[in-house]
Amino acid sequence: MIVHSASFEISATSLANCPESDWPELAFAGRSNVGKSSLVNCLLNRKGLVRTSSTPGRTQLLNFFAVNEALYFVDLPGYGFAKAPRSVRERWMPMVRGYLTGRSNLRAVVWLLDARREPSDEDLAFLDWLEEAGVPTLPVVTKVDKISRNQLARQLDTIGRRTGLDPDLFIPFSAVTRQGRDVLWEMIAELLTPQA
Ligand SMILES: Nc1nc2c(ncn2[C@@H]2O[C@H](COP(=O)(O)OP(=O)(O)O)[C@@H](O)[C@H]2O)c(=O)[nH]1
Ligand SMILES: [Mg+2]
Repeated sequence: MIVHSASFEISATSLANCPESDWPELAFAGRSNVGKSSLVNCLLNRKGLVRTSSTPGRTQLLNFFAVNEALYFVDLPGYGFAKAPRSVRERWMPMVRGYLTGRSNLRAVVWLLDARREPSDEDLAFLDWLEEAGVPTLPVVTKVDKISRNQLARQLDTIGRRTGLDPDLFIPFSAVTRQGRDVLWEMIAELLTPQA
């Protein structure tokens, strides 16, 4: 996919104020700090388009980015931000679940796990929501530049066992080396191709 244009469009606080549009949409989800914003920047070849931060729980809105004037990327607020204020945590669930279950433009969710960690209970709860909402999921393990091939293979085993998903479904990704970027774009393009 050649990215001709990519720009921030709007932050929505709920399903009700997401942009009215007939563009297909792809959302990016995962624990805070897992690397969502870095992955989106990498896909779009834009270094600072999506703000990245090492402070979990900073971006608590549904952030819409217009891509090639043809689709939206939506950077979802991360979960697992234990240190965030209670008010933030309580707003998160209806916002994200409302979006996942109610957004008709949504074609798929790119779901990120950290290649170095075991999936947490929150990761598994989120996967349940995705399955409940019936949204196609593209699972990604990111930050693979931080571990060896052997470690990755072992981790994928664990992740497969914990999630019940086939480990081969996970796309190994790194925003640092850009490993996995082309494969992920291919899968995205395939998902966005209208079915005959
Ligand atoms: N080594 C490495 N670091 C990464 C990668 N992706 C993200 N990071 C770092 O992880 C931190 C959190 O990334 P960010 O994209 O803001 O995560 P988000 O909270 O999920 O949006 C930042 O310090 C990034 O530089 C990656 O693929 N490899
Ligand atoms: Mg982010």
